Amino acid sequence: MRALDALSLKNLKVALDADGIATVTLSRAEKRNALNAETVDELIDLFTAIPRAGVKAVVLRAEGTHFCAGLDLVEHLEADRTPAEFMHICLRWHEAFNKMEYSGVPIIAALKGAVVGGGLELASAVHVRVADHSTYFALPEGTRGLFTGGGATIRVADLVGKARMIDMMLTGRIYKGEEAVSVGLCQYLVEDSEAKAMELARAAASHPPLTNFAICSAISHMQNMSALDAAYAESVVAGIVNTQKDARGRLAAFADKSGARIRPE
Ligand code: 1HE
Repeated sequence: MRALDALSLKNLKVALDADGIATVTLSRAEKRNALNAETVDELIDLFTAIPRAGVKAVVLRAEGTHFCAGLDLVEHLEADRTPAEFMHICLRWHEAFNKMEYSGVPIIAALKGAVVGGGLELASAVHVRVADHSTYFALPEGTRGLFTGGGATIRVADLVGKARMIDMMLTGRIYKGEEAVSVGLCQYLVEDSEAKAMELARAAASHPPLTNFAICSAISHMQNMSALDAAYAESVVAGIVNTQKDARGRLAAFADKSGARIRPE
């Protein structure tokens, strides 16, 4: 935990439990966890440290009743940024979110309330999204006279498809409940998103770390490649992961019939 303890965080909290599950909390509830420049810098620092700190899985949660209200609009207004300044702000957002998506450490988001604008960009950079019945998703950039800058054109379009993303931005359409699950904005809809996210994090953390590294890094990299190159890269990754010593006990357990069988009940 030393690497995480050494960080100086104002807008985020982090706690690591004995099982190696880190709970990362957005803690700017009085501003609905809007992402100011300082919070994005803290996300970069934290998600640089997490893969090196022996963390097995992360639950990303928020204080207050909303997960994240997106770009800090008041800071943006007051800073009166130049195009170059805001380009650099966006590059910092990308740095933070890329560190999350490509970290190799599973990140499960416990969502609630508003997951909007840059808040949806943040949520789309994690590996599993768990919503509760208060959760709603929107891209209100159009309404604000803005455009996405934190990766929505890549990740939100990837989750819901180009047509739905354009509709969300042009019309302010809000998705929630089962419809949000069915269009791909979240994978779970439950009463208690934090409890479910923790349960999923514990399940993921029971895998060998190298296996999770591949799942939470290689798949994203391979999406960026041609099919030919992705198949090659997949073979290389499988060569390393599927021959790891950590897997042998699990294979032996299957062979001697003590290992769990994969059944729907
Ligand atoms: C904020 C922000 C914010 C709240 N930036 N300060 N995102 C949006 O367009 C969403 C903007 N926020 C809202 O629509 C609402 O605040 C909520 C629906 C999320 C919550 O409503 P509510 O009634 O609970 O709170 P509130 O009274 O609106 O806000 C409470 C405080 O949080 C208030 O500050 P205060 O000092 O006056 O108490 C708000 O100003 C503050 N607050 N949201 C700054 N977003 C890389 S490009 C990404 C582009 C985008 O993300 S665009 C989408 C921006």
